Amino acid sequence: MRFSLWRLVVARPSVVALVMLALSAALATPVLLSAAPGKSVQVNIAKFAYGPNDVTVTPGTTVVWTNQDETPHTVTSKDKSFASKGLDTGDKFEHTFSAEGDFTYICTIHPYMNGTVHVRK
Ligand SMILES: [Cu+2]
Repeated sequence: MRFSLWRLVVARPSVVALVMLALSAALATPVLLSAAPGKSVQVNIAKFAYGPNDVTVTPGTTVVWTNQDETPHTVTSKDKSFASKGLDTGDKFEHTFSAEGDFTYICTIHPYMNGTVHVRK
């Protein structure tokens, strides 16, 4: 009994240190992400539409599409500069836009779905 209590007290500082290490690692991750040079913009795919379906970003921005529908969709640019595979529910596709321009895209499975990314300095 005395021995196990002593062990617990001795063990505690290392447990505290481990918890603090884990906490600082968890806290450091978002800081590192926000310090990354490129910005990102989220576009949801829901109810057979891109939302928002028209975004304006600066060069170097990464656009991240997430399919929230139960149906597969794609993100396929008309000029073929980017194309996702069929995205299942929860799947993401991202593309970083480096050049200025207007990039229209559709879902190849439902071609009436469309969106545009405007890249402007
Ligand atoms: Cu679709």
